[in-house]
Order: sequence, then structure tokens, then C-alpha cells
Amino acid sequence: MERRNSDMERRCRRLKNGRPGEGPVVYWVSRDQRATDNWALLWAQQEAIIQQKGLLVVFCLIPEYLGATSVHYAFMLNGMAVMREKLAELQIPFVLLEESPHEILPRFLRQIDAHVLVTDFDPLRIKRQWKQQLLKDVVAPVYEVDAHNVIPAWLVSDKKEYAAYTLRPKIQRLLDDYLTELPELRVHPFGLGYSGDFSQLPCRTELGITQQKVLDLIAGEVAGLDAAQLFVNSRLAEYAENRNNPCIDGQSGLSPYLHFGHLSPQRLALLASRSELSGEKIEPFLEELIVRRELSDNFCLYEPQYDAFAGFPEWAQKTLNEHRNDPREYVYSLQDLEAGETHEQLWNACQIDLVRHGKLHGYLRMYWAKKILEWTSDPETAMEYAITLNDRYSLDGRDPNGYTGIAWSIGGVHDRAWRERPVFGKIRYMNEAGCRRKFDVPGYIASVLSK
Ligand code: FAD
Ligand code: FO1
Repeated sequence: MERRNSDMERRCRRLKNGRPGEGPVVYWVSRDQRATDNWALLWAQQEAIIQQKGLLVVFCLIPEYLGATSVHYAFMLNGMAVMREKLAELQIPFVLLEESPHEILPRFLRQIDAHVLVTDFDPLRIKRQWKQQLLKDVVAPVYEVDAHNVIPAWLVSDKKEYAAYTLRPKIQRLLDDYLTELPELRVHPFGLGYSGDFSQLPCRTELGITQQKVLDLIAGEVAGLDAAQLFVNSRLAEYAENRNNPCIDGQSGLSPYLHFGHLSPQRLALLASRSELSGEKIEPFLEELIVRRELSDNFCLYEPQYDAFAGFPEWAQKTLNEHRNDPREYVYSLQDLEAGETHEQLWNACQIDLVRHGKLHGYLRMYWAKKILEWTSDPETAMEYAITLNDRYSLDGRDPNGYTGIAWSIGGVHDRAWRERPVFGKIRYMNEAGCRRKFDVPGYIASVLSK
């Protein structure tokens, strides 16, 4: 009898009891779109082996996801084709259904008499809504595995954390125990465990082109792991020094692979912590990758209004309300902002960078969002515009990091009060002059317009 792996067990929680079917264990992949280093898939295979059942991976493709464009879908589906290849090598079938999960999965699971349903954790509202609906209609037991955080979000904290400094000790206390080597997925010994076919279901067989570049990146878990290894070997050493300078390629550039789940954050953290670099070179990167990223999941998990004014801390709502009627020197429409047509060249260059290259350097993202607060009529409009533009253009958009990063910039989430000023109140202020003190602004503008 296969012994249960405790490292897997503690990353899994049961969402629903149910009647286990005679068919395969089903992993409904959504957030963590990879075969390698995927705790949800590992747990599903362990369950299937213990119960001597088949194993199947299913993805539900919807046409409209949080403002995603065809570029984002191309990157995602290219990456999914790589995952399907990896699964096939291990005799694990993959099915893509073209319908909302809560619509199609109950029918699909009944048809194959699924043994259990395994899902991956995602704090976003749309995912929670899908799951709430699913739990009503699915007969089989349902389990959820956090395959995205090194320490499962519901374990590291049971409440909305105030800031990085309140979450950091809770992470640090558990990190040595959770930052472990991940087991290997095995060739599945029990096949699919279903003899029927899926011809009556909205299946789609053609996915993406694995070697096609999207926004200069090859998608998927193979390219993602290569990019991670390359960053750790060649640029991690200078990360602490270069990461806040948009004129230097100092950040990892790995966020699209992390967003689409092509790269496991735990694998990346292991690669970084195992490099022969000294602690003070590695720590600043792990602080962002683990503390900051898991703080974003914590915010989206425990703050239902994570993308709205109501999600801001009390002090921020108060100060923004006190300055709600301050005169705005400039007020721009969403169209002005989208076209990068404001009075400030640096901001326009940021927007052009975002639109043309699908990404914006982390330091400039703060400045970019804060100007939207300054140049719109009210904080609610600022949130709406910043989220719309970030989700529409950023390859790593539509992510807990994005909603939290925007709420930090506009609404002081996880930040403290600063010296009071018009429009911003006590929200931390940033402007072009501040950027000029930090890096070569003309050089950045020229580089964007020349690319
Ligand atoms: P690196 O500096 O190499 O960091 C590696 C990884 O650590 C990142 O990929 C990310 O997973 C994590 N990380 C780094 N900085 C942060 C941070 N401040 N908060 C949370 N996690 C972090 N990140 C997104 O993934 N998607 C977004 O849509 C997004 N929108 C943002 C909007 C604003 C206004 C702000 C201020 C930040 C936003 N961030 C977003 C967070 C951060 O800027 C990006 O994660 C980072 O710049 C991505 O580039 P990188 O992978 O090269 O980062
Ligand atoms: N997840 C799904 O389960 N189905 C989809 O059709 C889908 C489309 C999609 C498009 C762009 C994008 O950035 C993400 C998308 N996701 C989809 C979500 C994906 O799982 C994300 O990486 C995570 O949800 C991040 O929170």
C-alpha cells in the first residue's frame, strides 16, 4: 500500500465530501499550468495510485477572462501544449473543454464517474465563484491544493495581514519546513480508467505552437525553467543592486511564467537558495518572490474588495476622502491614458512600453499607477483605469500581484501614511523628479521609443 507523502498532504484541503466514483481521479488545472513541480497534480496522482484509478487532467477554456487579449491566450495555450506533451510522456491524458468550469465540469465528471476532483488554489474572485458553484453540482469529493505558494496561503495566515512585516515572521517560521524538494511525477500505472470517449463534449484538441515567441518569450514549463536557471546563474548576483533601475535588465523577467503557472515559485526559490551566492545577494530576491508574492495572495484571499476603494485600509480611505474634492491640475480619460497622451513624457513612455512590450518595470509600475490617481477625478476611477490597463496589456496581468500592487500604489495597502499633500492625502507620492534622482529618465524614454 502506497504511503501518503506528508509534504503533499499538508498542501491539500478537502472542499467537499462526496461519493467517490469508479472512474479516474481528475485534476482540473487552472492556475498552475505545468506538469512539473505541481503539488496539485502530484497529490492527484498519489490519490489515483493509492486507489488504483486512472488519472486525467482537464482545463476549461473561457473566451473572456478578466480583460485578457489574444496575446495572453496565445502565450497560455502555447504553454498548455508543452504541458500536454509532458503529460503524454507519463501516460496522463489531457482534455481541454471549451466552456466555463462550473457549467461543464459537473457533466464531465458524471460522465466519467470521476473518483475525486482536485483543483489548484487561486484567491481571485472569479475562481472562488467557479468553485462555489461547482461544489453544489459535483457529486464526487473535491480537494484543493495550493500549488502556487511555498507555504499554503490558508496555513501561513488565517487573516488579512497588515503589511509585509506582519506576514514575514509567519513565513520565516515555516519556510525551512516548506521550502522542500518537490517529488517527481511518475508514469501513471493505471491509464485513464475510462473506456468511453469525449465526442459529445466541447473538447478542443489544437492548442498553441510550443516554439512560437509571444512578446519575445517562449511559453511553457520548459522555457520557464530555462529562463529561471539562466537568471539565477547570471543575474541574481546583481539583483539587489539593479532591480530598481528600469535602464538595466536587473529584474528576473519571470512574472509571466509565474502568472500562468508555467514555473513553480517553489522551484525558483530552491534554485535561488541553492546558488552559491551569499545570503545578502539571495535574500532580496526571495523577499520579493516569497514574502511579497504570498502577501498578495493573502490580500486577495482575505480581502473580498481587493480591487476596490473599499479594500483600502481605514487610514487610506479617510485621507483620500478628505482630499476627494481637491482640484486636479490634469484629468485624463481612459483613452488618453491608454494612448499614452498625457503632459508627462516619462509616463507616456511607460504606457507605450506596457502596450508594445506587454510589461513594465516594477519600479515604474508604482509611478505609473500613482500618476493615474493624480490625473483622474477620484480614487475609484483611478482603480478602474489602472486595473483595466494593467489587465489588458500586461502579460503577467490578471494576477493577485497586480490587484495588490495597484491597491498598494493608489490605496496605501501594505504601506504606511506619508506627509500629507493635495489629492494623495497621506498616500505615498511619486513623481518624475523622484525618478530622475533614481535613474536615467531620458535614457529610459529613448530606449522605449527605439524598441
Ligand atoms: P522580479 O523583481 O524578478 O521578482 C520575481 C517575482 O517576485 C515576480 O515575478 C513576482 O512574482 C514576485 N514579486 C516581485 N515584486 C513583487 C511585488 N511588488 N508584489 C508581488 N510580487 C512581487 N506583478 C504581477 O505578477 N502581475 C501584475 O499584473 C503586476 N502588476 C503590478 C502593478 C503595480 C502598480 C505594481 C506596483 C506592481 C505590480 N506587480 C505585478 C508586482 C511586481 O511589480 C511584478 O511582479 C514584477 O515587477 C514582475 O517582474 P519580475 O518577474 O521581473 O520581478
Ligand atoms: N484560467 C482558466 O481556468 N481558464 C481560462 O480560460 C483562463 C484564461 C486566462 C487568460 C489569461 C490569463 O492571464 C489567465 C487565464 N486563466 C484562465 C487564469 C490562469 O489560471 C491564471 O494564471 C491564474 O488564474 C492566475 O491567478
